Amino acid sequence: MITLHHCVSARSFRPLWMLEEIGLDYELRMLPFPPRVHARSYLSINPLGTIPALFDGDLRMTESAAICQYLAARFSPGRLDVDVADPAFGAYLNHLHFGEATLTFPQTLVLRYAHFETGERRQPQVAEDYGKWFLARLRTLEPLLAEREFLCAGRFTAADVSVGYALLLAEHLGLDKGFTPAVESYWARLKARPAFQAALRAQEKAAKEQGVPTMPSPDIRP
Ligand SMILES: N[C@@H](CCC(=O)N[C@@H](CS)C(=O)NCC(=O)O)C(=O)O
Repeated sequence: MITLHHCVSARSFRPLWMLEEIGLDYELRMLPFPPRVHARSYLSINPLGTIPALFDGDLRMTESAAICQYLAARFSPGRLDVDVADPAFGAYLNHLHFGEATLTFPQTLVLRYAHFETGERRQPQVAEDYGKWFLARLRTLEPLLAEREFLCAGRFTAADVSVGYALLLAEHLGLDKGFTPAVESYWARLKARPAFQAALRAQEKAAKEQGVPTMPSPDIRP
Protein backbone atom coordinates (compact mmCIF):
# COMPACT_ATOMS: atom_id res chain seq x y z
CA MET A 1 0.00 0.00 0.00
CA ILE A 2 1.30 3.44 -0.91
CA THR A 3 1.11 6.18 1.73
CA LEU A 4 1.10 9.84 0.73
CA HIS A 5 1.63 12.67 3.22
CA HIS A 6 -0.26 15.62 1.84
CA CYS A 7 -1.39 19.20 2.52
CA VAL A 8 -4.45 20.48 0.67
CA SER A 9 -3.55 21.67 -2.86
CA ALA A 10 0.18 21.74 -2.13
CA ARG A 11 2.79 20.10 -4.37
CA SER A 12 1.77 16.72 -2.99
CA PHE A 13 -1.31 17.17 -5.20
CA ARG A 14 0.92 15.98 -8.08
CA PRO A 15 1.37 12.45 -6.67
CA LEU A 16 -2.26 12.40 -5.49
CA TRP A 17 -3.46 13.16 -9.03
CA MET A 18 -1.08 10.51 -10.41
CA LEU A 19 -2.43 7.89 -7.99
CA GLU A 20 -5.96 8.68 -9.16
CA GLU A 21 -4.95 8.58 -12.85
CA ILE A 22 -3.34 5.17 -12.37
CA GLY A 23 -6.10 3.84 -10.11
CA LEU A 24 -3.80 2.63 -7.35
CA ASP A 25 -4.91 2.03 -3.76
CA TYR A 26 -3.31 4.51 -1.38
CA GLU A 27 -3.55 5.95 2.10
CA LEU A 28 -3.73 9.74 2.34
CA ARG A 29 -2.33 11.28 5.53
CA MET A 30 -3.34 14.91 5.74
CA LEU A 31 -1.27 17.59 7.45
CA PRO A 32 -1.93 21.22 8.36
CA PHE A 33 0.27 23.64 6.40
CA PRO A 34 3.12 24.11 7.01
CA PRO A 35 3.78 20.82 8.81
CA ARG A 36 7.10 22.04 10.29
CA VAL A 37 5.10 24.60 12.31
CA HIS A 38 1.79 22.83 12.91
CA ALA A 39 2.74 19.14 12.92
CA ARG A 40 6.27 18.97 14.35
CA SER A 41 6.18 15.14 14.55
CA TYR A 42 6.21 15.13 10.73
CA LEU A 43 9.92 16.07 10.90
CA SER A 44 10.65 12.47 11.89
CA ILE A 45 9.04 11.38 8.60
CA ASN A 46 10.67 14.06 6.46
CA PRO A 47 13.38 16.10 8.22
CA LEU A 48 12.99 18.78 5.52
CA GLY A 49 9.46 19.35 6.81
CA THR A 50 8.18 19.61 3.24
CA ILE A 51 5.46 17.69 1.54
CA PRO A 52 5.01 15.47 -0.33
CA ALA A 53 6.43 12.41 1.36
CA LEU A 54 5.45 9.20 -0.36
CA PHE A 55 6.17 5.72 0.97
CA ASP A 56 6.06 2.60 -1.12
CA GLY A 57 7.22 -0.17 1.21
CA ASP A 58 10.69 0.85 2.42
CA LEU A 59 11.04 3.52 -0.26
CA ARG A 60 10.56 7.16 0.78
CA MET A 61 10.42 9.94 -1.79
CA THR A 62 10.07 13.69 -1.17
CA GLU A 63 10.27 15.35 -4.61
CA SER A 64 6.91 15.72 -6.34
CA ALA A 65 8.17 15.56 -9.94
CA ALA A 66 10.38 12.56 -9.18
CA ILE A 67 7.41 10.83 -7.54
CA CYS A 68 5.34 11.41 -10.70
CA GLN A 69 8.14 9.92 -12.77
CA TYR A 70 8.44 6.96 -10.39
CA LEU A 71 4.70 6.18 -10.28
CA ALA A 72 4.39 6.47 -14.06
CA ALA A 73 7.36 4.21 -14.79
CA ARG A 74 6.58 1.65 -12.10
CA PHE A 75 2.81 1.40 -12.27
CA SER A 76 1.76 2.84 -15.61
CA PRO A 77 4.33 1.95 -18.27
CA GLY A 78 3.24 2.93 -21.75
CA ARG A 79 0.38 5.06 -20.43
CA LEU A 80 1.49 7.88 -18.11
CA ASP A 81 5.21 7.52 -18.72
CA VAL A 82 7.23 7.75 -21.93
CA ASP A 83 9.64 4.93 -22.64
CA VAL A 84 13.35 5.67 -22.95
CA ALA A 85 13.26 4.35 -26.53
CA ASP A 86 10.45 6.73 -27.51
CA PRO A 87 11.62 9.83 -29.47
CA ALA A 88 9.50 11.92 -27.04
CA PHE A 89 11.45 10.68 -23.98
CA GLY A 90 13.65 13.77 -23.67
CA ALA A 91 10.73 16.18 -24.11
CA TYR A 92 8.79 14.19 -21.51
CA LEU A 93 11.54 14.53 -18.90
CA ASN A 94 12.04 18.19 -19.76
CA HIS A 95 8.37 19.06 -19.24
CA LEU A 96 8.10 16.89 -16.15
CA HIS A 97 10.87 18.87 -14.47
CA PHE A 98 9.92 22.23 -16.03
CA GLY A 99 6.66 21.98 -14.05
CA GLU A 100 8.46 22.07 -10.71
CA ALA A 101 11.89 23.59 -11.26
CA THR A 102 10.89 26.41 -13.61
CA LEU A 103 7.18 27.09 -13.03
CA THR A 104 6.49 26.41 -9.36
CA PHE A 105 9.54 28.19 -7.95
CA PRO A 106 8.42 31.79 -8.76
CA GLN A 107 4.89 30.93 -7.61
CA THR A 108 6.11 30.07 -4.11
CA LEU A 109 7.45 33.61 -3.75
CA VAL A 110 4.04 35.01 -4.72
CA LEU A 111 2.39 32.67 -2.22
CA ARG A 112 4.71 33.70 0.56
CA TYR A 113 4.98 37.45 0.02
CA ALA A 114 1.37 38.14 -1.03
CA HIS A 115 -0.55 35.62 1.07
CA PHE A 116 1.27 34.04 3.99
CA GLU A 117 3.39 36.85 5.38
CA THR A 118 1.61 39.51 7.40
CA GLY A 119 2.19 43.16 8.24
CA GLU A 120 5.46 44.71 7.18
CA ARG A 121 6.86 41.35 6.10
CA ARG A 122 4.44 41.39 3.16
CA GLN A 123 6.26 42.35 -0.04
CA PRO A 124 3.74 43.31 -2.75
CA GLN A 125 6.55 44.24 -5.17
CA VAL A 126 8.21 40.84 -4.80
CA ALA A 127 4.86 39.10 -5.32
CA GLU A 128 4.09 41.18 -8.41
CA ASP A 129 7.54 40.66 -9.94
CA TYR A 130 7.53 36.89 -9.42
CA GLY A 131 3.93 36.63 -10.66
CA LYS A 132 5.08 38.29 -13.90
CA TRP A 133 8.13 36.05 -14.02
CA PHE A 134 5.93 32.95 -13.69
CA LEU A 135 3.65 34.12 -16.53
CA ALA A 136 6.63 34.91 -18.76
CA ARG A 137 7.96 31.39 -18.23
CA LEU A 138 4.52 29.90 -18.83
CA ARG A 139 4.16 31.77 -22.13
CA THR A 140 6.85 29.53 -23.62
CA LEU A 141 4.22 26.76 -23.69
CA GLU A 142 1.76 28.80 -25.80
CA PRO A 143 3.06 27.90 -29.31
CA LEU A 144 3.36 24.24 -28.38
CA LEU A 145 -0.13 24.00 -26.84
CA ALA A 146 -1.65 25.90 -29.77
CA GLU A 147 -0.78 22.84 -31.86
CA ARG A 148 -1.12 19.96 -29.41
CA GLU A 149 -3.61 18.70 -26.88
CA PHE A 150 -0.93 17.65 -24.38
CA LEU A 151 2.74 18.46 -23.80
CA CYS A 152 4.45 15.49 -25.43
CA ALA A 153 4.13 12.02 -26.94
CA GLY A 154 0.71 12.84 -28.42
CA ARG A 155 -1.09 11.90 -25.19
CA PHE A 156 -1.59 12.78 -21.54
CA THR A 157 1.47 11.86 -19.44
CA ALA A 158 2.98 12.52 -16.00
CA ALA A 159 4.52 15.67 -17.51
CA ASP A 160 1.00 17.10 -17.82
CA VAL A 161 0.41 16.35 -14.14
CA SER A 162 3.60 18.20 -13.21
CA VAL A 163 2.78 21.29 -15.29
CA GLY A 164 -0.93 20.98 -14.48
CA TYR A 165 -0.22 21.38 -10.77
CA ALA A 166 1.54 24.69 -11.48
CA LEU A 167 -1.64 25.81 -13.27
CA LEU A 168 -3.75 24.79 -10.28
CA LEU A 169 -1.52 26.80 -7.97
CA ALA A 170 -1.67 29.73 -10.42
CA GLU A 171 -5.47 29.62 -10.21
CA HIS A 172 -5.32 29.69 -6.40
CA LEU A 173 -2.99 32.71 -6.61
CA GLY A 174 -5.17 34.56 -9.15
CA LEU A 175 -2.42 34.32 -11.77
CA ASP A 176 -4.69 32.45 -14.18
CA LYS A 177 -5.99 35.83 -15.39
CA GLY A 178 -2.68 36.07 -17.27
CA PHE A 179 -2.98 32.69 -19.05
CA THR A 180 -2.61 32.88 -22.83
CA PRO A 181 -5.43 31.28 -24.94
CA ALA A 182 -3.89 27.86 -25.63
CA VAL A 183 -2.71 27.53 -22.02
CA GLU A 184 -6.21 28.44 -20.83
CA SER A 185 -7.78 25.71 -23.02
CA TYR A 186 -5.15 23.21 -21.91
CA TRP A 187 -5.91 24.00 -18.26
CA ALA A 188 -9.66 23.51 -18.91
CA ARG A 189 -8.88 20.09 -20.46
CA LEU A 190 -6.76 19.05 -17.49
CA LYS A 191 -9.33 20.18 -14.91
CA ALA A 192 -12.06 18.22 -16.67
CA ARG A 193 -10.22 14.93 -16.25
CA PRO A 194 -12.08 12.52 -13.94
CA ALA A 195 -8.86 11.70 -12.05
CA PHE A 196 -8.17 15.40 -11.38
CA GLN A 197 -11.70 15.78 -10.01
CA ALA A 198 -11.30 12.59 -7.96
CA ALA A 199 -8.06 13.92 -6.45
CA LEU A 200 -9.82 17.15 -5.41
CA ARG A 201 -12.61 15.12 -3.78
CA ALA A 202 -10.14 12.78 -2.07
CA GLN A 203 -8.21 15.61 -0.39
CA GLU A 204 -11.41 17.34 0.70
CA LYS A 205 -12.82 14.14 2.20
CA ALA A 206 -9.55 13.14 3.91
CA ALA A 207 -9.08 16.67 5.33
CA LYS A 208 -12.57 16.61 6.85
CA GLU A 209 -12.18 13.09 8.23
CA GLN A 210 -8.74 13.85 9.72
CA GLY A 211 -9.73 17.25 11.11
CA VAL A 212 -7.23 19.20 9.00
CA PRO A 213 -8.15 22.70 7.83
CA THR A 214 -8.73 22.95 4.08
CA MET A 215 -7.14 26.40 4.04
CA PRO A 216 -3.48 26.69 5.09
CA SER A 217 -2.58 28.65 8.18
CA PRO A 218 -0.89 31.99 7.43
CA ASP A 219 1.93 31.30 9.92
CA ILE A 220 4.79 29.95 7.81
CA ARG A 221 7.69 31.70 9.48
CA PRO A 222 10.42 29.37 10.73
N1 LIG B 1 10.84 20.42 -4.80
C1 LIG B 1 9.95 19.91 -3.80
C2 LIG B 1 9.43 21.06 -2.96
C3 LIG B 1 8.60 20.61 -1.77
C4 LIG B 1 8.03 21.80 -1.03
O1 LIG B 1 8.73 22.84 -0.83
N2 LIG B 1 6.77 21.69 -0.61
C5 LIG B 1 6.12 22.82 0.06
C6 LIG B 1 4.62 22.79 -0.17
S1 LIG B 1 4.06 23.06 -1.77
C7 LIG B 1 6.28 22.71 1.55
O2 LIG B 1 6.19 21.64 2.09
N3 LIG B 1 6.51 23.87 2.22
C8 LIG B 1 6.52 23.91 3.64
C9 LIG B 1 7.85 24.33 4.19
O3 LIG B 1 8.72 24.71 3.43
O4 LIG B 1 7.98 24.25 5.41
C10 LIG B 1 8.81 19.14 -4.49
O5 LIG B 1 8.57 19.37 -5.68
O6 LIG B 1 8.18 18.28 -3.86
